[in-house]
Amino acid sequence: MADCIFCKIAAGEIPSTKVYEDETVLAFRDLDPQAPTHVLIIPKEHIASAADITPENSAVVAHIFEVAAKLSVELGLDKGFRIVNNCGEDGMQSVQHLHFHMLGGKKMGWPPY
Ligand code: IU
Repeated sequence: MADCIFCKIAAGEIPSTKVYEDETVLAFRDLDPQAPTHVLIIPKEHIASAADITPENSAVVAHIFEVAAKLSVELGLDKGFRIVNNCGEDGMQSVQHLHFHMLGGKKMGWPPY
């Protein structure tokens, strides 16, 4: 999608610190980390939000969670991690391209507000 910053990151038009990439998924370090380890895992295909996941595009979401499991080992998150998706206005989504925050390296708080 032309004006989507994460589409541009996925296409390599805007640089990012990549930690994983394959044909359908990219994971890169968040520019404003909220934990010692904070990566974003995105589909390369433009999906605007979690509210836009359909039977036709959902396979990449399962793949994203496989990537997260693999990254948890590679990033040393053996004590656990948190995956967060912010969706829509109330969910405080600021970038309108589906992304999952993977946070770790410290004990998280709960509830998350
Ligand atoms: P949110 O769930 O939409 O609020 O999260 C967007 C995240 O994308 C946020 O943590 C930003 O720091 C992060 N981010 C980034 O890493 N690189 C960018 O170029 C932009 C946002 I724009």
